[in-house]
Amino acid sequence: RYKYLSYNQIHDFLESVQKKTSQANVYIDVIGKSFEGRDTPYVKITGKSHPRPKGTIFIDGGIHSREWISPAMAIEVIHRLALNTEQDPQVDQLLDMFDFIVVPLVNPDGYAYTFRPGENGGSTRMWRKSRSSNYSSHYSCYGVDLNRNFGYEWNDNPSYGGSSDPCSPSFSGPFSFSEPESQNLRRLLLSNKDDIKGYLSFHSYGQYMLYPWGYRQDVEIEDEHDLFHVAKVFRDVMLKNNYDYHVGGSAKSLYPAAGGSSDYVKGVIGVKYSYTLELPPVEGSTPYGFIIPEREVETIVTDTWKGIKALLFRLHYHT
Ligand code: 0X9
Ligand code: ZN
Repeated sequence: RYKYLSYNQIHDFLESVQKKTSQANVYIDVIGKSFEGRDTPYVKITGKSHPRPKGTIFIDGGIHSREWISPAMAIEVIHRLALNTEQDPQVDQLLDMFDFIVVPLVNPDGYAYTFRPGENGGSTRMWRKSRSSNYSSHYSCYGVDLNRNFGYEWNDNPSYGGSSDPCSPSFSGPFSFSEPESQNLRRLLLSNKDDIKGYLSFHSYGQYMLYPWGYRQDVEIEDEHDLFHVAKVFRDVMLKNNYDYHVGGSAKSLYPAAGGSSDYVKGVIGVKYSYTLELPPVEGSTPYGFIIPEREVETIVTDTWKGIKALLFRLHYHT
């Protein structure tokens, strides 16, 4: 699992997880199909004991196709929680506190595209969007930036970080939730609306732990203090392992970007603790950004898991 898995290999991995576990603790299903017809699987993991109602932690990866460390991190979370091959007692504690829903690959078409050898004279590895072909017939104008397509304060104005140009890498789509991939995530979020206590969306890169709002710089959230302090636990653990993370509001710390999933999860689904996690590397310090050598994946995901566990313990204490 410390390799970059292709779309098909992710399916095989999930199948092997299901074979090794019981349907009662680990439930795998699909939330829908992508534009090109690929299944989008999700995993629900519950503990063995404590049938009492628990809150749910919702985690996704692979909204942006070139950010390969993101599905890799989601797969690590599934492995740790569902199989717990390291027999980590903290995992049992976490499963007593929460159920987990993990969607490891929100944008399977874009991801599969980044695995294709370059064509049209260019490389496909840096593709960010989905692969819908509804809005322009030119090959470079395919797709929608799914992290601009969610329906909370959706806006395709460039000063809100989205674009109305189908050829732009941050094309917001013609309207919010125009895409099957964002609709798929919305459906799963809505059907678990009342249970979700925390949301983590994996992206890369830059080492930021971001909370809403992302759509504008000049709006504050009333519970910023709480979101900051839960995220700070992650930052502190990561710093001990030599990863320097910045914690802050999305628009202020990074840039305004309307239509992001974490704004929607907070604004519409009503989840207080809604975060976008920009995984390593840190901005500027390395020769690569989205292209992390495979030999470094294990260290990054195992270190990051420690930070995520600490954040979840803190989140439970707060909720
Ligand atoms: O631009 C994005 O969608 C995210 N960064 S990335 O480099 N992974 O593309 C940041 C999203 C943060 N959320 C908002 N600013 N709304
Ligand atoms: Zn991203």
